[in-house]
Amino acid sequence: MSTLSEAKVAAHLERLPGWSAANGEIRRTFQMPSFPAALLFVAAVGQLAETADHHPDIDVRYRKVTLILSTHSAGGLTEKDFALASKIETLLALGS
Ligand code: H2B
Repeated sequence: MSTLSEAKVAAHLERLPGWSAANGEIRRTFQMPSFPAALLFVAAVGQLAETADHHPDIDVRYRKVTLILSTHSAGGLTEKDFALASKIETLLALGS
């Protein structure tokens, strides 16, 4: 899968509030209500990642979870990253 143009990345980001792009990655930090809630969120993201066969880097600090998406095989951002970010946003919208 080929990497996306800067214009295409910007267009995707308009539909993904809270996500930012730098150095061929997109990231968002989520603040959950508690540490157990943060771990449950990570587990749910893990299931989405397995289904998509596309895996984020995940940083957990107490109740803050940072997800970093990049397509390692392509060396940058592809449609796969934005598809997974959208699914993660849908997951959160369903839970709230
Ligand atoms: N996740 C991410 N973020 N980038 C990849 O290039 C990638 C992946 N490759 N998950 C997948 C798995 C690849 O290793 C398998 C074989 O499809």
